[in-house]
Amino acid sequence: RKQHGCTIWLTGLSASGKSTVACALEQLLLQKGLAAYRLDGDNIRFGLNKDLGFSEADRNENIRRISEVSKLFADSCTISITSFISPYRVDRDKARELHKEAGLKFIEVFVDVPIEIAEQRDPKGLYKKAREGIIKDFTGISAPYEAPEAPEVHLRTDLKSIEECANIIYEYLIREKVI
Ligand code: GGZ
Repeated sequence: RKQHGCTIWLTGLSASGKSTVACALEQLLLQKGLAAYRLDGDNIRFGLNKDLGFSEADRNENIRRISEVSKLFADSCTISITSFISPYRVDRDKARELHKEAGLKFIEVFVDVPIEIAEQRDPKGLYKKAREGIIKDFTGISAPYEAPEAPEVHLRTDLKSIEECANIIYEYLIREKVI
């Protein structure tokens, strides 16, 4: 079986489980001998995009650059897995368009969880700081999150295990003949 490159675009609130699902999926793909690479805050926001913050304009630019980089990975026959909030529908749609123009598959995955649960999880205490006004423009509290209307895959991380979520994406890739 030949591997095609593609972008698996995870979108969801802070603490929705995007990074955890992305890691589990990357591991699963690597175990199967497939080339996969994860783009996330650690390797993008602290490097290429360290000049950007969280205003609407900066988030637009963050997602624009990530879209371009992810497209390049996909073009090199890698399964590129991006894990960013990407709260604006217009930015995600532009990313999709960019891939379409290049003839590359773009798989939008909505990592969905009720905001109450994300706020309860609050692994870094960011929701608390947002409520206290210490962090401004925080997604879901004081900045918008525009949920996908027709994602290729919809995951509820509060109802399914991380392994199950990674498997749902994996099965989708097989069904769509990406792998
Ligand atoms: C949202 C913020 C903010 C604000 C810092 N709003 O849970 P985390 O910590 O590890 O993930 C969040 C991350 C979001 O960066 P992204 O590049 O994914 O955002 S976007 O796609 O909207 O550009 C959170 C932390 O950065 N963080 N301030 N104000 N998340």
